[in-house]
Amino acid sequence: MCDTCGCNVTPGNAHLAHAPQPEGVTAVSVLRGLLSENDLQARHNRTHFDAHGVLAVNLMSSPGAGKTRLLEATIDALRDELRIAVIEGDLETENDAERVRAKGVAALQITTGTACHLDAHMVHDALHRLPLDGVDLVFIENVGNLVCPASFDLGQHRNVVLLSATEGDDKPAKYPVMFRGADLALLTKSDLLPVLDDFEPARAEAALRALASRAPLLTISARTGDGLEGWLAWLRGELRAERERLATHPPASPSHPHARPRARMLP
Ligand SMILES: Nc1nc2c(ncn2[C@@H]2O[C@H](COP(=O)(O)OP(=O)(O)OP(=O)(O)O)[C@@H](O)[C@H]2O)c(=O)[nH]1
Ligand SMILES: [Zn+2]
Ligand SMILES: [Zn+2]
Ligand SMILES: [Zn+2]
Repeated sequence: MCDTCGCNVTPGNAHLAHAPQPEGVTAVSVLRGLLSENDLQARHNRTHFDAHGVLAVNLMSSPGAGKTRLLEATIDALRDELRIAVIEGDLETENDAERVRAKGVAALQITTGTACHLDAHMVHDALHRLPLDGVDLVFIENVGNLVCPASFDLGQHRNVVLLSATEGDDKPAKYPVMFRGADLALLTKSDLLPVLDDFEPARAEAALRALASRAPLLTISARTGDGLEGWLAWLRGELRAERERLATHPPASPSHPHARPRARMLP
């Protein structure tokens, strides 16, 4: 739970947080309830993705580690092969969605205001405005933050964390929750490694392995295209795996209505 910075209440779930509570419900139980509401909503979001045979990938990193730039390079590389849609999360501005739209891809911007992460309710609102028919991959670019996004399931299938060469190779040790939960780690901006003589890729990898993570660590530069093939191969493999899972476990249709669920806080 995002107790440290008190950011649990977002524009997506404020209707639950501020609902009248029965007597004896404490702030802690309201926050715990928000998290369980988030998980319910995330499961529902996953049925949306599954109903469309979409692989949903949550991109997380510090601000500026290169998420949008990687998306731009990925869209260029996969243009003739896969259909991509993007959900962008930022505190303010449509900048990232505009960069992605300039590549000819549907992109929905969620501006979170003060919230330092996306939650499943915000993503659900976006899902109902983003046409998913014929889409293969949905990227969710989470708000730049190595702490809070790790606590909120959005309904994604895979988590990818980016660590840029400019940030220091000890980030996995300092932000273990995010790195431990990643299915893939990307060491980005590798074109800068020659001038950053204090960043040791081997040290970053050792810090990741010290968390008992077996996630692959790929070194890439979205700027030069170095290492991009490994990332694309990973995406293709995960999409194939997800489609095989759906073939053996056919997806349920998302059950609606979409009226806001009534607040059900834990006692
Ligand atoms: N040298 C180099 N610069 C890069 C690379 N990828 C991104 N950048 C630069 O790093 C800056 C931030 O990149 P973005 O892609 O906007 O980062 P972001 O993670 O989307 O940032 P937020 O959405 O604000 O969290 C921009 O100036 C990019 O051009 C790279 O591979 N090499
Ligand atoms: Zn971005
Ligand atoms: Zn937070
Ligand atoms: Zn729905």
